[in-house]
Amino acid sequence: MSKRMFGAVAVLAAACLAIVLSGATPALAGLGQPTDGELGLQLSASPIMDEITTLFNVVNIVITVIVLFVLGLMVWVMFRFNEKSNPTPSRTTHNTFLEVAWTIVPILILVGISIPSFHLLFNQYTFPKADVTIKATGNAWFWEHEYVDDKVTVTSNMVNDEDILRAKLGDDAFDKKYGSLDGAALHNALYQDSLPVWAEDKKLRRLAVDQEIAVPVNKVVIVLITSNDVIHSWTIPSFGVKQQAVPGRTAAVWFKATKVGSYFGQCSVLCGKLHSGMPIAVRVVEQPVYDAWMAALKAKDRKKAQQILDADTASRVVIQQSVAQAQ
Ligand SMILES: [Cu+2]
Repeated sequence: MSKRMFGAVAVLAAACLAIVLSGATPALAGLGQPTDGELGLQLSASPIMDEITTLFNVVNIVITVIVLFVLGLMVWVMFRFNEKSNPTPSRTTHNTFLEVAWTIVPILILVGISIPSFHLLFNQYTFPKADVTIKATGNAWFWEHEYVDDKVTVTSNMVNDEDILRAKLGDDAFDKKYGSLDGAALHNALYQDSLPVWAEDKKLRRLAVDQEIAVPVNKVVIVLITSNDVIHSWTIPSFGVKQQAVPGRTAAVWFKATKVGSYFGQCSVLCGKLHSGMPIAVRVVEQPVYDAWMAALKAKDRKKAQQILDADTASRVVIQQSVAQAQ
């Protein structure tokens, strides 16, 4: 075997190892948000996502075993049957047992994978009775979320570098500092100057929105998804939901969020120049917090509604810190 071939085999083996490790180390992924250097799926916060994660891991193991098996066969053939070690090749053309085996075994593997796969598919499309129904409408380029029973609509616009700097500095100081800039120079200045503010505010750049939506924990939420203009796609990876938003049609997904926290998704079908500017932010809260939030929205006090969510998150951070200190 030439050195180059050996190198190729080594690279393949390393790739297989990486696949195995990615399935075995979900701790690298975040809950409700992407993480730097993430491998594998985001952590699960719903029964459907638990099932997706299990199927993903099982299929990953099956794939890895198959790849290693085929790789082993190839390496064996290269060593055992090259011209030097096997100068007089066999002239065998058929082997009934082998041919039946390599037809039946892959069929059994595929049927085996299809059983949990169909189970998941049925669960995804069997809708339990809704506790909360939200109609999500994609617009170029923001999401509107209408709480159908409460007749309340929350419009979520992405917070950009300018927004967060204006909030920090105030309009006058902002205009004074950046008024003379435009184009790439303005863009770069805003980007550089806003980075520390993002970190300080503990907000996720490109994922934070001005008005978040909230859902109660451990309740069934049905999301009806449609669009006002072009095709968008509504998703929250940690809930295991993703659905295209097609104008003139309504599709539905459901989830039951099992962990309190902040969850993020992004429009997931290329919809135009600000496709990257329409994130989705969902806050999963306890029922009393949800009720207070909804009451504030009904009273048309959007600022207070967002404050209720932020205060809830802040209080949980404080509780977690004091628990950590007590330990
Ligand atoms: Cu979109």
